[in-house]
Amino acid sequence: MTIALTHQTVLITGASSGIGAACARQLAQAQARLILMARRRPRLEALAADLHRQYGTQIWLSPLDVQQPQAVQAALDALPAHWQAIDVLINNAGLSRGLDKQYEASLQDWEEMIDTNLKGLLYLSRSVVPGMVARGRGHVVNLGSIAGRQTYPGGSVYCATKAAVKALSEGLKLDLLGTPVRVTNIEPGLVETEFSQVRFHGDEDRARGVYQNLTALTPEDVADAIYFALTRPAHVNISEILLMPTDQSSVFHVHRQSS
Ligand code: NDP
Ligand code: 8X3
Repeated sequence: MTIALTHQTVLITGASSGIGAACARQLAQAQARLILMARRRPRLEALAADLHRQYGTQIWLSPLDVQQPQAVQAALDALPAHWQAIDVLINNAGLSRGLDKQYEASLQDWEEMIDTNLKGLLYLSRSVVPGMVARGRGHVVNLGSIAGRQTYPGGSVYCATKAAVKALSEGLKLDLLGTPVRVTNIEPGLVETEFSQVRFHGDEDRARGVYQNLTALTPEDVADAIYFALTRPAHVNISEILLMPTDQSSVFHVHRQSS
């Protein structure tokens, strides 16, 4: 029997933009209750108001930086009792910074990618999963990437964080064996979001070039894949989903229409 998400409590990190915001919208339509995390409070507030107006969604906002373990723990401790039983954790907050050679890149860019994509994800899982085990129900979805399977020039550290997400997803599933808690690693190729603007520190022309003359995945395509994994029957664990645009075959093979 497929799983209904009605009244399930879903925590989404990185909900202020892109894939996280699309997940929030899709799960709001499915009548889930949402805990939304990201640093940009106004974005979260605007999304929450919209989802509440459209679907009557119950939403709890936690504006925070997942790089800060104390802030993560404090936000979870501050949840009212009726928000504490988290059924689904979507570890989506993440970013790339720069596309520089490993021997030339900025230490600050490295720290931010490692602290967000790797350590931030770990902080959330470490705080939320024990409750799932105790309650005998739960599902953790991690946002990996095609970049966790293939490394591209200038992408060493971003790709390393996503390879780590793959290892952490596998490791969590191993450690949860014997419990009903499920783990899924989602590995998209090119998705048109704010991802490249963030990577190129706001250089919009360079960011636009990444998706030029091809049909990239939309954030909704990825949210759809996540929804599929979440709604499978309880005995089915979708371990990984690798999805790419039809215009992409690997990190190195992208078909662009000539303009
Ligand atoms: P966006 O830049 O559109 O969204 C990233 C989200 O992460 C934002 O909501 C941002 O919110 C949040 N975030 C970043 N840093 C932090 C932080 N320190 N604390 C809390 N939240 C943070 O990009 P995407 O939607 O594309 O990215 C979502 C995930 O998908 C990432 O993990 C990315 O690596 C992965 N991915 C993306 C692909 C793509 O091509 N776009 C392909 C494969 C994977 P705020 O700034 O408000 O904190
Ligand atoms: C994002 C996809 O190929 O730009 O993880 O790194 S890619």
